[in-house]
Amino acid sequence: MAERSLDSIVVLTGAGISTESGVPTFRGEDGLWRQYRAQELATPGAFHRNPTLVWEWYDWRRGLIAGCEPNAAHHTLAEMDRYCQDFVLITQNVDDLHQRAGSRRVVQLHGNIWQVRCVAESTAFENHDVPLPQIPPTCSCGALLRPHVVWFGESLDPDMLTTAYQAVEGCQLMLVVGTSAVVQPAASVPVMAKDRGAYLIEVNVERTPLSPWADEVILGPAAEELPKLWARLKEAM
Ligand code: BJW
Repeated sequence: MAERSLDSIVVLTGAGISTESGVPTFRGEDGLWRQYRAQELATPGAFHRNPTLVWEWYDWRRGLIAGCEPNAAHHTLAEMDRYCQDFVLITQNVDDLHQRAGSRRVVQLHGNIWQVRCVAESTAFENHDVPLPQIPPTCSCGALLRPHVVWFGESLDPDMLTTAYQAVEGCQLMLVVGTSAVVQPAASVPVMAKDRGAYLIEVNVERTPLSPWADEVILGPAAEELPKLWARLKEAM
């Protein structure tokens, strides 16, 4: 790594980067999918069957996230954003902790929990009400609003996906932080980067299906490990 210049960095983050801020992961210990069934809360069918239940869950999560602050890992990535000319942060997280830490070039592949979308008009807009005054919320046109997030079986925003794929084309360093690397198509992004010659570093508290592809696997909490890694990378730049 020491001999490489690092002009172009792409980062992929997942729920693990927000753990130390108090946001639960999906699949880890105490993860959301250990307590709740994804099929009942995070699919279009679930919303169609019971929008009140789905919205109660999102209302609870919005309240939880509203009380959380970015941690040292989010702040480190925001510093990388300021420092590097060619930098893209791709996140699967729907929280806004990267933006609140100061990151500017953020691609939110799975949407944003602070946006809602009219199911009839498909218009998305910001909504920061905590708690929501009405569940399920409705649009001024009378139709239901839904969270502007990507559920299982739904396509990701093609523009965001294109941005992510283009970012890895010429990237020299691909950094993957706090994701179980099992949800597609996000999990294929670092593999693409590696195929195109990027140096791949994974930061996670445990090994994942991506680990065998990585040039370095750093095992430890992101808020501890990322500042140390960034200090090392800056010396190599
Ligand atoms: C720490 C830490 C610390 C803890 N420091 N680390 C190809 C093959 C097979 C299946 C598919 C496929 N293509 C598509 C699919 C289907 C599906 C899929 O991937 N399923 C797999 C699970 C098998 N994908 C989709 O449906 C996607 N749509 C799509 O591809 O459309 C086209 C299509 C559809 C169907 C078939 C074929 C094509 C959409 C995926 C949408 C995911 N949505 C969710 C919910 C978003 C909204 C919300 O938040 O409410 O996104 S599910 C959930 O998982 C959420 C996350 O963004 C996503 C990823 O989870 P993440 O971030 O990795 O979290 P965890 O909890 O899994 O992992 C946390 C990690 O952190 C762990 O590794 C810990 O160890 C670590 N950690 N503390 C560092 N302190």
